Amino acid sequence: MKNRLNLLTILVGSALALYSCDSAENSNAEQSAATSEVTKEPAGVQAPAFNADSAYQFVAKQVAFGPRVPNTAPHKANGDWIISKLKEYGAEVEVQEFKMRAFDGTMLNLRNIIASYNPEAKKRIMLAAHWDTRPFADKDSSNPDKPIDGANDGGSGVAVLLEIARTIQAAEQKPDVGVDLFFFDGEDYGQPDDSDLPYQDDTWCLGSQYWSKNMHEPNYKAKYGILLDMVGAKNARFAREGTSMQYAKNIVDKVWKAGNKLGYSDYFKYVNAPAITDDHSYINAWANIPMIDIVEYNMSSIDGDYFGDYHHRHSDSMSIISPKTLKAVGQTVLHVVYNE
Ligand code: AHN
Ligand code: ZN
Repeated sequence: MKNRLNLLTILVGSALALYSCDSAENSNAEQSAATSEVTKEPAGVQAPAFNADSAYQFVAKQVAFGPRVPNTAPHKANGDWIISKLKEYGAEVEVQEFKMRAFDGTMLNLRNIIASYNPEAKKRIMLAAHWDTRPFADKDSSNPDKPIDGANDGGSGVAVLLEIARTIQAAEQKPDVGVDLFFFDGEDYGQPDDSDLPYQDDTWCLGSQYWSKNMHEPNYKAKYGILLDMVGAKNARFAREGTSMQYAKNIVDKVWKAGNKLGYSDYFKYVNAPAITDDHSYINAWANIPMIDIVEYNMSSIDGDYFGDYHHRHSDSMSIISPKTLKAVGQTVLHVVYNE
């Protein structure tokens, strides 16, 4: 106790000294060491705890609906469930209904869901994920025509966003900024690599394409956005993805710094990865809002695939989901939001 008191006295003393003579040269080595201690950047706000078990249950719930393929009953049920959870968690919810033609000519009935907290705030952060799942398992050697569970690809991003909504609603202290949660539809109906049809541009990310050209609020602006895609697999690694680095390097730096500071250095790696097409591509290029993608990168890929071994295969099921990964991402994003 006495030691602590003494340390406190030294720290407060040198802080006062610094405060009262901050323009004076400081030639005393010992004092400048203590001074650098107190002038370190502030620790920041501690965000409320992100509950990994709750997030895990949100993945399981979605998978239990069945594959969330546009124009099917599980897709409809999942969309309705996301909307009702967001309302339950006190958000202002907007649903954008639209139709878009898929690469194979199918007309898709789609919904973007947008949930706002602190809608009056001018300074806003976008958090995004896609909520549809791929209609086939085109990378799988068995049953490639059957739809996938999409526990990670679709389920995980939604689960983290819903847990963030639940956490904000339950928290005594709310973020200073406005927070908008975007659930994009039709992300994963893109043209397969082995398609017999001629290659077409812009077949992925239909919901974010639509929103970028038809914002739910005309001239909607956010300071920046964070997209979550495949953020729930065991031992996931997140690298500095190319499109994110091109448009929003400062946000990548901010998020990676937060993740590492919070103890998630196993997940947020200071490794550069190639650019991919994902919802953030259209938000950056068409909507002009800087957005990064936290997306799993397969750092030990043997076949050169960017994504994990489960990607667009039937193995993308609950068995690959880890609450620890959901926690690393969710807590990091919450920290960033609470420190804006
Ligand atoms: C590419 O395959 C290049 N982009 C698709 C990104 C994606 C698919 N995310 C989830 N599923
Ligand atoms: Zn996918």
